[in-house]
Amino acid sequence: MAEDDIPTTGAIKDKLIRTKERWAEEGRLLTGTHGDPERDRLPPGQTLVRDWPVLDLGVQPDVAREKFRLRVEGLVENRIALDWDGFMALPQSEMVVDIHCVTQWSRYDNRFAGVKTADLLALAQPKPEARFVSMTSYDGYTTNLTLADFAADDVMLVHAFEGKPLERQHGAPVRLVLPRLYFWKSPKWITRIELLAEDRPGFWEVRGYHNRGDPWMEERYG
Ligand SMILES: Nc1nc2c(c(=O)[nH]1)N[C@H]1C(S)=C(S)[C@@H](COP(=O)(O)O)O[C@H]1N2
Ligand SMILES: [Mo]
Repeated sequence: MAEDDIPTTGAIKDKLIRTKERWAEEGRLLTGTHGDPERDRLPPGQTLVRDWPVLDLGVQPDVAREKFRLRVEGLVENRIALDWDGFMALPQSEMVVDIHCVTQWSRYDNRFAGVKTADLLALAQPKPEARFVSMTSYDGYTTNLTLADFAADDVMLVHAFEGKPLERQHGAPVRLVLPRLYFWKSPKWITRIELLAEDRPGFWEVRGYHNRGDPWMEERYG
């Protein structure tokens, strides 16, 4: 991609990708039950963990703050291209949320700081025909959301975890955190947000994973 001067470590984990594709084919981990987010803090089939696991395609970009860019493009009135200082000059928010990975782990009470997607969208001004969002990361990862899910009040582009800068392995300098969907919908090392009229399934969505990914509905595969 254009940002090919971003150093990376690691190699694409082809075996892990194949394994996760097979899980989708076999419907692995499905309990066949639904939860109620008001009542059940832990979604069906999930296991609580204390440490924070690292999951990605194996390639971890080293995005220096000076090189970081965040673009909002597509069906917007105002295209946005922010550098690190521009991003940090946006209104800052905090949240404490639970996160749920489709590989079965959940982690409670994660404190994040960053910029609400709603505040970013207030600048970009989505056009009326914008209904979907496609996000691209420095490792080439992509994932998709409806604009409604992306714009919800508890969705943030985060740069800090528990009061410290987000670690590279968790997506520094900036990643999305969308706590109400499985965590593959929260891209690490994010650089581009494109607003679309038609949906555009991302990396896991074209490999057997659900298009929306609601943990309480157990939308693991689709
Ligand atoms: N850029 C990028 N973002 C990504 C991924 C990835 O491979 N690349 N993996 C996703 C998956 S499957 C999960 S579960 C979470 C894991 O985030 P963590 O490593 O911080 O726990 O990141 C998501 N975001
Ligand atoms: Mo995941």
